[in-house]
This record gives sequence, C-alpha cells and structure tokens, in this order.
Amino acid sequence: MSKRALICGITGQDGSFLAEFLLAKGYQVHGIVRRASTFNTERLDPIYTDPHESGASLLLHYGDVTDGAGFRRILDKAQPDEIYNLAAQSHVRVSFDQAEYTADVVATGTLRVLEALRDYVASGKMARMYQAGSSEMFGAAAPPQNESTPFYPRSPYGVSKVAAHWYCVNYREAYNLFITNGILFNHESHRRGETFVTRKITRALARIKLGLQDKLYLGNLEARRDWGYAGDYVEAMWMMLQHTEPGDFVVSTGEAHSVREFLDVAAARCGLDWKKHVENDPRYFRPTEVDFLLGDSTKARAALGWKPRVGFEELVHLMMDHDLELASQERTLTAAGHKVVQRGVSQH
Ligand code: NDP
Ligand code: GDR
Repeated sequence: MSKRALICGITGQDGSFLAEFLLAKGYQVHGIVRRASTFNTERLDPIYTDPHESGASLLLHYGDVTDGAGFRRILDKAQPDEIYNLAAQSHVRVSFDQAEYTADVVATGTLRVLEALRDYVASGKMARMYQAGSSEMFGAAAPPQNESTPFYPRSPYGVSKVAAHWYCVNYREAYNLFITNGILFNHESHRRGETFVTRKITRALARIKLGLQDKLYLGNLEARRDWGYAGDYVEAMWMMLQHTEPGDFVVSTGEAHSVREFLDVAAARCGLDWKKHVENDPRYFRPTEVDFLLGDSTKARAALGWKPRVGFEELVHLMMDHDLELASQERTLTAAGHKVVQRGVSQH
C-alpha cells in the first residue's frame, strides 16, 4: 500500500512543491484547501487529476487550521502516515497589521493540529508530523544561526512561529510523538507569492524590461537573507520525517545576500539599471526589522545527508527567466489590443 501524506497549506509555494515531490515518490497526497471567493489552487492545477478517474492520488479537502473539528474529520478520512503543517499567514509585514489573526493561524492553528494528532495516535494509529518553523524565529539573534541559537523574534509572525515550535517540542516530549520542527531559512522559486521581495523584484523588472511598467517601490534594501530554492527545501522536509528520530533541524544554504544584491543579479540578467526604476516606499518598512539571517545547517547535512542543489545566482536567474516569459505573454496580449490587468496589483 502506498504511504499517505496530509499537507496543510498545500496551495502555497511549498505545498505545491511538496505535493509534486510526494506524488513522484508514490504517495497518496491529501491536501487542505481554504474556501475562497476566487480560485486559490492555481499552483496545483498542473498536478491535479479528476478524483472520478481511477488511481487519482491527489485528494483535496476543504478545511482551515482555525477550524479544529473540521480538521479532525479530514484526519479521520485521510488516515495519513505523515502530516506536514505548512499552513500559515506567512507574510511578516502583514503580521503587524493582522497580529491576532496571525497568532490564531500560526500558533493556535498548530496547536489544533497537535491536539488532533494526539488523539489520532491515542486511538491506535501512527503518524509523523513536520512543523514549518522559520528563520524569523531567530530574528535579531546574531548570525550564523543554528539549532542552539536562542530565539529573538521581531514580528507577530516570528513570535507565533516560536510558540508553534515550543508547542511541538512539548507535545513530542509529553506524548512521545514523532514531531519534527524544520527551521527553514528563506526559500524562493518562480511560484513564490508576488508580495515577497524576491518575486516582487523579478516580476517588476521583467515588466519594466518589456515596457509594461516603469517603477518598482521597495522598502529596506540592506536586509540580508540566506536565500535557497524551494524545491530543495521540500526534500529536506521529507527527509526529516524519514529520519530515525524526531528533532529540530535548521535548513539553509549558508550564504547570505542583501536585497540590493538580489536586485543587482536580477537586473544584470535582464540588462537593466535598476537604480533608474526603484524607489523607496515607507509602506514596505517594518516596525522592527530582521537585519541579517545566515543559517548553519551542519546538523541537517550530517544527520539527513541533505544539501542544497541550487545556488543564489541560479535561483535568481530561474526566477528572472520565468518572469520574463510571463511578461512577454502579457506584452503579446497588449500588442494585440487586449487589456491586460496585472493579477493582484492592489496587494503589491
Ligand atoms: P505560502 O504563504 O505560499 O503558503 C501558505 C499556505 O498556508 C497556503 O496554502 C495558504 O492557503 C495556507 N493557509 C493560510 N492560512 C490558513 C489557514 N487558516 N488554514 C489552512 N491553511 C492556511 O507560504 P510558503 O509556501 O512560502 O511557506 C510554507 C510554510 O513554511 C509556512 O508556514 C511559512 O510560514 C513557512 N516558512 C516559509 C519559508 C519560505 O521562505 N517560504 C521559510 C520558513 C518557513 P491560501 O493559498 O488559501 O492562502
Ligand atoms: P521575509 O521575506 O520577511 O524574510 O519572510 P520578504 O521577502 O517579505 O522580506 C525579505 C526582506 O526584504 C525586505 N524588503 C521587502 N519585503 C517585501 N515583502 N516587500 C518589499 O517591498 C520589500 N522591500 C524590502 C524586508 O524588509 C525583509 O527584510 C519570508 C516569509 O516567507 C516567511 O514566511 C518566512 O518564515 C521567512 O521568509 C523565512
């Protein structure tokens, strides 16, 4: 019988990569989708098969981690061997505007998943759980950060992830459950949400290059991040749940770059001078910033045999090339007289 996985947050960047990865390994994958007035399953469309067809192995359920009873019903139905909790209000800047909501989804949402897992295991079933922790938990702690670095979160999002992390440690110890915290540093891709700085940059530079827009408004260009490729990081999640014992693992490339450096590499790829187009907008600054994240993933590399495959330049290039293609499609439509409105423009 194939293994079964349940992914909370399957419609997000990581959820879609993880679903693909697990399907390729022969898993039956169950995912939780939030009801929305517009479609939010775009990232899954290429791997979706009609459940009426025999052998469909991607099965979606409406649910939400703020709804514990509904989650328990999904757990009963899916009967997973592995649970990946990726569900989050994951935007750091937005968490300052929606602090209570962020805590409800990120911290208490994790607690709801843990409570359901506790009862699931008590009823005689077995499941391992992965919790999506974040380098934002380190916040202002001096780099390089590893599993022994004390947390110093700088946003409601970071604080909520710290709470979720400790809930997981506590449930692991109290009930002897296989629960692993991944502490993942930033990871990006062509599927990254367009309001995170990397994708915002590659989308805008591509559109500027093709004459579809002129300006890009950004906040702090000096922040440094340890940016990896999402495809590599979902493999680490899976490896953590195959390990002999649960634990906490930092996943990172071990290389940091500033937002300014990201702009340099992206602009060079498409032959632009970004300084002519980028302007500062105070809207994008945070009340408390995280200046410098640089991960030390020695433990994951030694214990799991994990290492990143895609380096910084290659990552920027693959995102830039993808978005140049997207902008070129927009320009073709515009040139043919169609009105093209950029998706999500009011949220950028
Ligand atoms: P995304 O924002 O792309 O995806 C988040 C997912 O969570 C989406 O599927 C979203 O659904 C879902 N979600 C949001 N609220 C709820 C809710 N109340 N109930 C159920 N599902 C919900 O994030 P990423 O894919 O980038 O990240 C995945 C996880 O890893 C997140 O927990 C994030 O905080 C964490 N993380 C991410 C890092 C990164 O660099 N990408 C680094 C470290 C940690 P919808 O599509 O409907 O919005
Ligand atoms: P981050 O990612 O906060 O690290 O959280 P984001 O891309 O939002 O910001 C990175 C850095 O860029 C600076 N910045 C801007 N950021 C955004 N979004 N928009 C801008 O216009 C802009 N200008 C400058 C920010 O100030 C920041 O310093 C991501 C999320 O995926 C989290 O869920 C995850 O936990 C962490 O990475 C690790």
